[in-house]
Amino acid sequence: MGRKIFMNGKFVDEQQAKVSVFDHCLLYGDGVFEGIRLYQGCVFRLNDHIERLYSSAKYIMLKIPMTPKAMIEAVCETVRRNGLRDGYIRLVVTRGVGPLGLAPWQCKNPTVFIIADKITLYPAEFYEKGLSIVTVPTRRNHVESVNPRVKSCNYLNNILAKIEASIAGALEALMLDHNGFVNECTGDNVFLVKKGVLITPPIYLGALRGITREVVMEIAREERIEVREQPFTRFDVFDADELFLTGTAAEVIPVVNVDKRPIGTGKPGAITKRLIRQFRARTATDGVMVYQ
Ligand code: PXG
Repeated sequence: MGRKIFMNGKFVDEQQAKVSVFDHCLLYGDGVFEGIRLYQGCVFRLNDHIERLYSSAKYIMLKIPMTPKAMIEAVCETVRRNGLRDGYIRLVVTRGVGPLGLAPWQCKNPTVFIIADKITLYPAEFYEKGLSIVTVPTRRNHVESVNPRVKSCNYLNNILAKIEASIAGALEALMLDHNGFVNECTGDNVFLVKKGVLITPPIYLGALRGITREVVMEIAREERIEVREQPFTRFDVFDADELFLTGTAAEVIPVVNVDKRPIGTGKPGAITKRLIRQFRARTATDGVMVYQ
């Protein structure tokens, strides 16, 4: 039995879940999406993801043909139909089918689809030993070009960076803005620890307002760790005591080497490990229960 996909209000077999070659999401990357995690039958921070989806859609003037409430229910029902307890949910809203040519107003019906599936994580060893990453030449999109706060279906900026990291033999890329300030990675936000203070770039510099980022900042405040959102450069990264990344796919993952400079002791730091433990503890409690 294959996966059941939510497609414009109906559930269809995965073989029937198709979009047209005239969909502007395929032709131009014109659409928005969310990547969401399911832990022990609980959709992690579902309301936050749905809120961000509608904010992304508003930015690109895409009217989602469902209410947020109906979208939440559609996500939960997709999980139920696939009998999943742990996994990854991909929710996509495309501009829809239209004639060739950029004009989005020619596309009358956005396509909404939801996939609930398994997720492959970074191998467990990286959570214990930490990642080695590199800074890449491709800069994050300028905030006045395509604001990185929109989770759009055009990820070429990040994909180029990912290719550059891979050429350099690294799994992730540290991305800077046009001024040389550190922004984020290709699919994760970045944090450093210096003298016990947790620092992450402010969103206005040009990064996605990551939901894992928000959760980690909440945990840190509860743990009485000082948190600052402030711009920093590669110098601060090399000079940090600890570094880690946050994202729905990666969760919280330590970074121990950047551009061949060991970070701190070269091993995952104490604050990072504490935050990883606390993050894992709340994954199954901080969301919407699918099976009542
Ligand atoms: N920055 C960027 C550019 C991202 O794409 C994050 C930060 C972290 O945000 P969250 O809300 O996840 O903490 C992301 C998230 C995928 C996939 O399928 C991508 C993301 C998340 C989940 C799945 O490639 N990106």
